[in-house]
Amino acid sequence: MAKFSIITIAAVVVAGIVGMIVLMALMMGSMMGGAGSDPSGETPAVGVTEVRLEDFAFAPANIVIDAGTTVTWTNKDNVAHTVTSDDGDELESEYFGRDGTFRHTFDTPGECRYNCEPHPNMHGRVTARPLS
Ligand SMILES: [Cu+2]
Repeated sequence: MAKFSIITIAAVVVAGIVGMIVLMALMMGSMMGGAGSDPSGETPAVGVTEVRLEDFAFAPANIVIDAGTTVTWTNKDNVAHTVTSDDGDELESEYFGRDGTFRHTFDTPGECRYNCEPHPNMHGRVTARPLS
């Protein structure tokens, strides 16, 4: 009887430890998911016109296009995001959910830094090059 109790207690303790490890892994995952994106740390993706919103990040976050090009953002997360200019009103999307898209044509050469309204860690940048 005493031996059975020790085995039972050991099983409960092991189950508890496994449960805690699983919980910690889940918490770490959600924290990393919220890490966002920072274009200044990324090599510019030249000629890329498709940007994903995935794991609370713009990917790629730093793109270079020719002026007059249309860029498409597609949300791959289960939460709604926006594409919103840091300054000015070049980019002012509505909230859009999973598989939703937002398109914008950059007619004026220059750099446009943007973010996601509800997620301040999400940053992106579009640089429109003048047509030569
Ligand atoms: Cu967002």
